Amino acid sequence: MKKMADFDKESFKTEVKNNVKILYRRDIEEATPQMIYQAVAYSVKDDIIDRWIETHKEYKKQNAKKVYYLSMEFLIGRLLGNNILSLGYYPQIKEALEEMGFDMDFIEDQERDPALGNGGLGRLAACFLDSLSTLGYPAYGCGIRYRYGMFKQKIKDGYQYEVPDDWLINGYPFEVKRAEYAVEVKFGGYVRVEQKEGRNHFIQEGYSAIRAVPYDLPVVGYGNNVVNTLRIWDAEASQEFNLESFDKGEYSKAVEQANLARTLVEVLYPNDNHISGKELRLKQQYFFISASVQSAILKFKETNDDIHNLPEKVVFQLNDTHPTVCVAELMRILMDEEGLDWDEAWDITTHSCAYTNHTIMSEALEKWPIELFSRLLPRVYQIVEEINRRFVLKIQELYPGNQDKIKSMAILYDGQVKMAHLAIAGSFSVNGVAKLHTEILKKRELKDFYEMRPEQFNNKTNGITQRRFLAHGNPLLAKWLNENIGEGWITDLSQISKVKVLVDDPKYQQEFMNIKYQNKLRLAKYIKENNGIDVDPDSIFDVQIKRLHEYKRQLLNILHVMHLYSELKENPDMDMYPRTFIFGAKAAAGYKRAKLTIKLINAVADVINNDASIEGKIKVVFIEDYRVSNAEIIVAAADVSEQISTASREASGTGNMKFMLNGAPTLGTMDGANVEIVEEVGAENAFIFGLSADEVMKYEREGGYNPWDIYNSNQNVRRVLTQLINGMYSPDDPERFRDLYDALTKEDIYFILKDFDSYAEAQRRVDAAYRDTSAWARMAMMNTACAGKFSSDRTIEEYVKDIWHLKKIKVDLPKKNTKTK
Ligand code: B1N
Repeated sequence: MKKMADFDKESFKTEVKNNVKILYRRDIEEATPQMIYQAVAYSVKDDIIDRWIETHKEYKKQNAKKVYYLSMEFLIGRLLGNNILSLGYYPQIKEALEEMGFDMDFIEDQERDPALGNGGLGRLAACFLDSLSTLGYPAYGCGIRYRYGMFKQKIKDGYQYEVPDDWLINGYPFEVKRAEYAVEVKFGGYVRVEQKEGRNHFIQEGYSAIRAVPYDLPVVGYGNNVVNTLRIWDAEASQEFNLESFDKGEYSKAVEQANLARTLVEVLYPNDNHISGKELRLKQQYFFISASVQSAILKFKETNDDIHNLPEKVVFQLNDTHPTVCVAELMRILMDEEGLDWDEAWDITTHSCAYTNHTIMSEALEKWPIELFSRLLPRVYQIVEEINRRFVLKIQELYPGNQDKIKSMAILYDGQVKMAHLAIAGSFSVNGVAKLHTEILKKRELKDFYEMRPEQFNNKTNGITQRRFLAHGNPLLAKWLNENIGEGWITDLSQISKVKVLVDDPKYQQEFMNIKYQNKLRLAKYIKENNGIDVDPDSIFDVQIKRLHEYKRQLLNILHVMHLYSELKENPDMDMYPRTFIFGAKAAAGYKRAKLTIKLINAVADVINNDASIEGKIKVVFIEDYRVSNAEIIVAAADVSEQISTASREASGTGNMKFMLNGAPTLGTMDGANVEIVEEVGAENAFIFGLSADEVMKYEREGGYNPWDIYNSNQNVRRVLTQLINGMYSPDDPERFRDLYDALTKEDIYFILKDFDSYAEAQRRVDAAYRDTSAWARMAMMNTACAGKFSSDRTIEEYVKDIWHLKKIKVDLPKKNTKTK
C-alpha cells in the first residue's frame, strides 16, 4: 500500500504495551487477545484524533458546507483494520504485531462488528461515509447508538435463534463520548399558544424530556488525513431526581422519563424492508432527528449569524423515510426557536432537505396513525397539519376537483401520516437508488408526485467502497492489482478497467484464478471452523448472502438445489460440475416464512451433505451469523453471485456489486442494479434469466398468474413441490414445510414457479461455462475490470454535483504525532 506517513514501529510497540498497562493494569505477557486488540485500537485512535481535530479546524476555518446523512442505520462493520488501512500503516502494523508474537487477522477478529443496521440500507450509509471522507467532503453521519445492534444468529437443529448483540460489552475503543454537546428532546404533553408582540408563540408543556448524548466515531479517509464524524446518540434521563422533593405528579413523570431514556435506544428493530409500526420506533426517529437537527443548527451558528443562509451551509439527506420527521422538526426550530414566519421557514426547510427512496415494497411504506403521532409529538403534528393543508391546496390548484389526486398524494389521509409524502413535500430532491428503480418510482409508485414536479426527481445508482470490499477483504487480489495496474484503483475505481488488457493472457488468467482459489481455501477453513462442514475448494462456490426475504427468493435457489439432487439421484452418472451452494441470511425475528426457509435450507443441507452416494457433487452450506466481517471473506471466495430477486422488487442491491468487483459473475434477474452491471460487463459475462420488471408488473396489473398451470405442466416443479410435503426433508414432520408449499401454489406472488425453468437453464449455462477454465477466468476478470462504476466514490460525486454542492477540503498532516517522524 501507499506509504502515507512514516511509521515508527518501535514507538508503536511501546505504546501498545503502555496501553495494556493503563487500560488493564497488566503486562503485555498477561494480556488476553481482547486486551491486545483494545490496546492496538487505542494506539491507532491516538493517530486518528490528531487528524480528526485538524479536519474540524479546517471546516471551521472554511465555514464549509456540510452534508448531514440522517439514517436510522449505519452498518459500519469492524473499524480497526479499515482505519489502519486508511492511515496507510497496514503492513507496518502487521509486521510490528508479528514481531510481538500476534497475528493481525487474529487481533482484528477480536473486534465485535458494530452492527447498527439491518442490511443494504445501513451498509450503504457506511460506504457513503467512507467515500465522503476519502474524497474530502465535509460530512456528518447522524444515527442512534443502539445498546443492542442486529441480533447474533445461532442455528440450532436447523432453526434460527436470535441472541442479543451486546456489542459494547468490552467498551468500544473508537468512540468518544461528547457529553458537552448533549441536547434535550421533548415528548408528549400539550401545546399552549401565547400571544406576544402581535404573533403566536407555541409552547410545549407537560412533556417528558430526554437527554440526548452524542458519541462520535471517526470516519477515516484513505490517505488524506480527513476524518469525518459518525455521531450516534445515546439517551439519558433528563435530570437526577430526589424522591422527597417531588409531589406525586412530578414523581411519576420523573420515573416515566427515566424509563423512556432506558428503553429508547435499547435495540435496533431487526426488520429489513418491513416496518414494525411500533410506538417506540417513532420515538427513536424523533429522538435522533431532533438531537441531530438541534446540533446541526448550533454548529451552523458557530460560524454564521443569519439563519436564512442555512441551505448554503447545511444539507440534510434523509436515508429513506425513517428520518422524515426532520422536515417538521426543522420547521419547528426555525419558527418556534428562531422566530421566523412560516414562509421563511418553509423556504429554508425545502432548500435543506433531500430524500432518498430505497424500496417499493408496500410493507416498508411508513405510515403512522395520527392518534399516535399527535400524542407523541403534539407541536410537530400541528406543523405537519399545516404542511398538509398547504400541500393539498396546491394539489387542488393544479388539479381542480380531482379527489383521486388528493387521496393519492395528501400527507394526512385515512387517519394516517404518510411519511413518504411528507418527505417529498419537504425536499428539493427525491432520488431512487438504481436506474430501473428510479424509473419505477417515476412511472408507478410516485407517478403523481413526479408529474407535479418532474425536476425534483433524479437517480443515484448505489455503490460500495472498494477499500473495505477489496483492499481490506481481498488482500491477495489487491496486491495483484497494485503490481499490475498500480494503486490508483484504491481511490479511483475507474482505473480498474486497466485489467481489461490482461483478460486474454493465460499467465494473468492463471494468477487471477489462483488468487480466487486461495480465497476459497480461506473460506473453506472458515466454514470448517464455524460450521464443521468440509467443502471442496475445487467445486464451484455459488453464493447467495443477503437478508432473508421472500422477494429475494432464497426459496427459488434451494428448490433448484432440491431439483438438482433429484436429477442426480435418478441419474448418478449425470455430468455435473461439483457445486457448493453457500447461503448466509438473517431473518427478521418475527418473519415466520423467512425462518421456515432457513430451516428448509438446513434440512436440504442435512440430507444432501450426508448422502455419500452423490460423491460430494453437491454441498449445501448455511453460514451462521452472516455479517459484514464474514461477508468480506465470503465475497472474495465466490465464483457465482446469486442476485435472483423478483424483477422490480430489489431497488438496487449492493452485494451484487461486491461480488462483481471480486470477480464473480452475476447469476440474476434484470432487477435493481443488476441491469447496470450487465450494461457494464456485457450480457456474455453474466447469467441472466427470468421475467423482466415490465412482465412482472404486467402480471400484477392483471391480478397475478395461476401457479397450478405450471404445477400441471412442469414435472420438475411438481417433483420439488411434492418433496416439500412428503417428508423427504422432514421425515419427523411431513407437514413442516406446508406453508411454503401453500405460498407457492396459492398465489406465488414472487413468481418463483414462473421463473423456475429459466433459472434452472441459467444454472446449466453456469455449469457449462465453468468447465472452460480459460473462458471462465476471462469472464471473472472482466467482471472485476468493469466494476469501476460501482464505487460509492462515484455515487458520492454524483450526490455532491447534483444535490449537496459541497467543496473538497484539504487537511495537512498534523505536526506532532506519536507514530510519525
Ligand atoms: O436498500 C439498499 C438497496 O440496495 C436494496 O435493494 C434495498 O432493499 C435496501 C425499512 C429498509 N430498502 N429499504 C430498506 C431497511 C430497513 C427498514 O426498517 C426498509 N432497505 C432497503 C440500499 O439502497
